[in-house]
Amino acid sequence: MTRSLHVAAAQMGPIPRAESKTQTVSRLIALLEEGASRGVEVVVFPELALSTYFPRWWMDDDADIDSFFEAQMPSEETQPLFDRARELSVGFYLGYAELDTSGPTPRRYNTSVFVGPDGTIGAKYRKVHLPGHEDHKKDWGNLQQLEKKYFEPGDLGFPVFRAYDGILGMAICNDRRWPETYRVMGMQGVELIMIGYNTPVHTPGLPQHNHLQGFWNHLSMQAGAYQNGSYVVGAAKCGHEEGGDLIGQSAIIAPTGEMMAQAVSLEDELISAVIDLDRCEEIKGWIFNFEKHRQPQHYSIITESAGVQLPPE
Ligand code: CDV
Repeated sequence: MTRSLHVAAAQMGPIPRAESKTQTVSRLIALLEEGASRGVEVVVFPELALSTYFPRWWMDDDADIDSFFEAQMPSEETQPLFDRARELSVGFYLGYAELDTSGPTPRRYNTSVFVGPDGTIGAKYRKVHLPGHEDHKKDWGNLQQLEKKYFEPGDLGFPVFRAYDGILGMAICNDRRWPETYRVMGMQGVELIMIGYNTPVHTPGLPQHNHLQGFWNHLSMQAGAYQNGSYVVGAAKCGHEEGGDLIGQSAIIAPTGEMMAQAVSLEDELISAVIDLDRCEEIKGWIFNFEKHRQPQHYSIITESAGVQLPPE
């Protein structure tokens, strides 16, 4: 008995700052329609898929900042995507910048939602690991990584949820480099982890890392998949965007860590694969059988402190 699911990563090429949200949403819809024509059941879009990767710029003006955020989801501009998904019965993961106005103070998060094939939001995740810096690094120009200025760390943990007869979870970009992300979801039985990302090729001062960005991208996702017996779908926003280069290499990875599909362009491109959620058990039931083999009494340092605890001199 197999639990098969046709999944896709909808990689996006660059989104210029001048592109309107309506134009961007029409690109998302075109990718969704291509998926539907192939029989895809769930499409993973990138992180911050409704705009350019704006944390590259220092902005002071609240109106400028707000223009990148959504106070509602679906919004007027994104409603057509939700409508089309419902018409086609295709679910999706969408990354966007969230302005949460539900409390006394507005809060900003780097968020993703899972929208079911009925066009309604089934789950929400707010990015936990925010990379970069909050100070203005003027000499970095438009290669800044100001996520710590524009967002606060997510407050929802790493929830998983049931959909498509399986257990699904979400993460966003920098989260994919951290083993904790996968393991916390692995401990809840996750079988498919959806991840959108925007990863610059260049970090000022570290040119020796440029050629490693693609390697680290797959290394992290393949390790996370294997060590937790879960499929991983990673969708990039990529290419030359507002003067900076973002990596592509969107991927669909099996619980064995094997690559099932990989994007070959730096443009809008849909890759898809039929996965069998039952294959997670090959890994979850044997080499990474947590119940049998984990020794949590030796892992407490991981949750007791964020930083390194050196041994006594
Ligand atoms: N969007 C990201 O989280 N990007 C980071 C970069 C800025 C280091 C990443 O981990 O790919």
